[in-house]
Amino acid sequence: MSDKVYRHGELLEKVNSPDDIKKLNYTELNQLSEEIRKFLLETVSKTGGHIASNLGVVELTLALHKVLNAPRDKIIWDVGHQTYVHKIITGRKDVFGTLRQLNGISGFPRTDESPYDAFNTGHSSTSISAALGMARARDLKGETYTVAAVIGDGALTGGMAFEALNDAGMSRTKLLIILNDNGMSIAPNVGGLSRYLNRVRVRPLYYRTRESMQAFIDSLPRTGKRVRKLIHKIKGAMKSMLIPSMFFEELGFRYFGPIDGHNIKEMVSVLEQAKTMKGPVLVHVKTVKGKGYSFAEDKPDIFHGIAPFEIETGQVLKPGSLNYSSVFGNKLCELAQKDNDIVAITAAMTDGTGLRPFKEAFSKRFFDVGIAEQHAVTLAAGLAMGGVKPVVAIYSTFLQRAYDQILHDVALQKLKVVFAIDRCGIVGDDGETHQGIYDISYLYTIPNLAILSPATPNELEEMLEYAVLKHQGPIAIRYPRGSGHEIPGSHTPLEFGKGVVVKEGKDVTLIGIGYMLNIACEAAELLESEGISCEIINPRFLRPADDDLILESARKTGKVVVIQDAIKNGGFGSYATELISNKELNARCLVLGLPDKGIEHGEKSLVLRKYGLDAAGIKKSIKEMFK
Ligand SMILES: Cc1ncc(C[n+]2csc(CCOP(=O)(O)OP(=O)(O)O)c2C)c(N)n1
Repeated sequence: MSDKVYRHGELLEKVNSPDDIKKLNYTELNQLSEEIRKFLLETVSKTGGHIASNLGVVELTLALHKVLNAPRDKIIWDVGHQTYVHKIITGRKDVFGTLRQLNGISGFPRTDESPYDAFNTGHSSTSISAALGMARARDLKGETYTVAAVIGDGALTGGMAFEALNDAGMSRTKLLIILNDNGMSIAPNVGGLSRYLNRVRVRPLYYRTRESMQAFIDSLPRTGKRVRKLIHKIKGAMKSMLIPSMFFEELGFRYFGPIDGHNIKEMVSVLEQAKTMKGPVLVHVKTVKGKGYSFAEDKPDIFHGIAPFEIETGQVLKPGSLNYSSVFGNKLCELAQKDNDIVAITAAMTDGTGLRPFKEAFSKRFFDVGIAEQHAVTLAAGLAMGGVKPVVAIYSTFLQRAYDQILHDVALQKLKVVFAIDRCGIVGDDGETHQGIYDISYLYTIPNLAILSPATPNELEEMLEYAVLKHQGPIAIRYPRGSGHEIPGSHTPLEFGKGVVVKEGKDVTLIGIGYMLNIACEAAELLESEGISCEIINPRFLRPADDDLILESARKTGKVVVIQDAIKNGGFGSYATELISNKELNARCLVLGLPDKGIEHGEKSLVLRKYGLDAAGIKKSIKEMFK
């Protein structure tokens, strides 16, 4: 082994593809790991991003690329938030500074970004299904490459992962699954499987004993049938003595582990062996989330996904002001003080959804179900049927998972479930897989569901109070990421199915949904300065919409513009257009929203500008109507 001493950064400088990793010995790979950690910190402290998860997989990523031959061999990263190291060593080191910025590289794997990204991910628990599909396609086509899925213990709590394990285990398909087990989802992981993994992690005795036993058996001369049967029985008894049941083996996987996910040599040796197996194999790797950066190791939840921070102190550079999530969480606590029936559900996002104070104050009425949005919604249906008042807080993008549960379990039965839908609209840096721009359209197809959209934090509080205390039946409140501010002018109390006129005008009606109302007001100022008088409406209820208000304004101005932070088709804008055209008014309706294609990552204001949804863009589109 070489004992050459390298200048810091020297090894990383030389690495441009996985072939360069294959040339390095273990001393060099260990040094490269340290260089990568430093590089990760220097970059992500400026761009923000998923630092803790990436610090945890540095050695694992190097070991995988040393053993596998990507891009011929396929690596599918579950969620995909932990692919920074993979990106750095697969030719994207020089553009890594553009991470998550408009026109820069994505924070998630993208097949259109690199041939080394085998499958796009962003939402959790998809990797095993995708890997199994690719492996089956490989077999059907008579090809021979390796397909590997890398899945965290958090992602393993998602129902899809279980469905895929169930299928893959018995399939006999050659498939490699790496379980990256750090005991953490965003916060500490939850559920029975997590407890089981913890027991496996802290009791490696069984595996060591089993391995020594296997070696002993292998060393025996060929024995007779009866002796082999006896050995088999002893093995089974020993297994059930040390570990009650071996989950993955029972499902049909060959299991290796748990192994140290920071020991490249050990991982390479196990992966080499696993790669030669004929059927499905699971390699259980133990890692430390945030490894090598003390602040992230101490608080892996805070450093899971973080805004730009100072490396020396671990402090976020621009702490956010009171955001919609905290307004929601605090208001829910206030309501829960008064009403013992209120319960809250999260799918592994206690902090993101602002439910931490609720969890602390009302632990018995709080349920973190793991990354299991579908289960969260049907659990809520059951709770509602049982007579309590469930509030399910889920991000818009992740609620997509639970479409049928909303429709089939909640809405058709008209159950009183409150959906607190966070991160609606453009979410910014996480990009295409995380945009909350489809919810209005898909929720519009759900029967019996009321859909509300607050334009200000105060409105969110009012709507939540209405939804929890007064409304009968299913109701959804969609609100954006980040903070908001109040709109000047007198306040009209919330009334079911009623919108409000924020400002009267005569030439054109601007209907701004949620935070787009603020931008509509800015656009109206620009238009007014050019002599176009604008009426501005806050619809508040997207469903049932305030038809009278919309029609009255349409009659007055003859031009209605719906401005929404969502795709144009199928939602409120389409509804308003149809409403106006059905009444055969002499009025036009224009919908300003997003095209129904994926919308890229980048700072929210820049993305809005790109799609003509900033004040200047809106003004331009409206002026066209006057030509
Ligand atoms: C369907 C879905 N729900 C929620 C999330 C948000 N989310 C992103 S990463 C994560 C935790 C993943 O934990 P794990 O798989 O153990 O990876 P780690 O970051 O610990 O390495 C969650 C809940 C998501 N990406 N997809």
